[in-house]
Amino acid sequence: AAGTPGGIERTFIAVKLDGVQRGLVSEIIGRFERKGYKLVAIKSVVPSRPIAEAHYGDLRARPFFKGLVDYMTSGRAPVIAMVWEGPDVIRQGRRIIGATNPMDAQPGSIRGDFTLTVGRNIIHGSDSFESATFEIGLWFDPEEVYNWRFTNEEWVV
Ligand code: FUP
Repeated sequence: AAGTPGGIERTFIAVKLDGVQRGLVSEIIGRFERKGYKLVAIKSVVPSRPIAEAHYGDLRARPFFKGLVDYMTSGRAPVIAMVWEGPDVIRQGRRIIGATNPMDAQPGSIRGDFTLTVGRNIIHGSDSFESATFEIGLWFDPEEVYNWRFTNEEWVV
């Protein structure tokens, strides 16, 4: 159930504009898709300032906050906002993405394979059930998240 660690969960994943500009959208979607996770929402969006500030609200006091929000809202490219669903997807998504700082990210992770600097680490993923719930609600209207079933879900559940 939602909220049970290790159970079926939803997480908010975003390819940030640097990932879009570098042509890594399909690479990133493919990694979640091949793992077996289910894409239940996706849209291309340039976030408004209030959405970007709320999204990074826990970083408000950090010196890079304004630059981060300026960058995200710049419109140089859109963000690909997604909701992925599946077993333990919040924690596993963070593993697929890798550490925040690319110099700490394992090879084989998205950041480990494709990035060099923390300010251009190409992807976001919710870090807890609470942040996933908040971020999905921030970026998506409920009707934009559509639940569907694999033709045969027995191999996943
Ligand atoms: P993460 O959850 O892995 O994206 O990491 P944080 O929430 O700590 O950071 C969010 C974003 O802030 C990073 F993706 C990039 C930016 N950031 C910096 O620019 N400098 C830092 O030292 C830390 C984060």
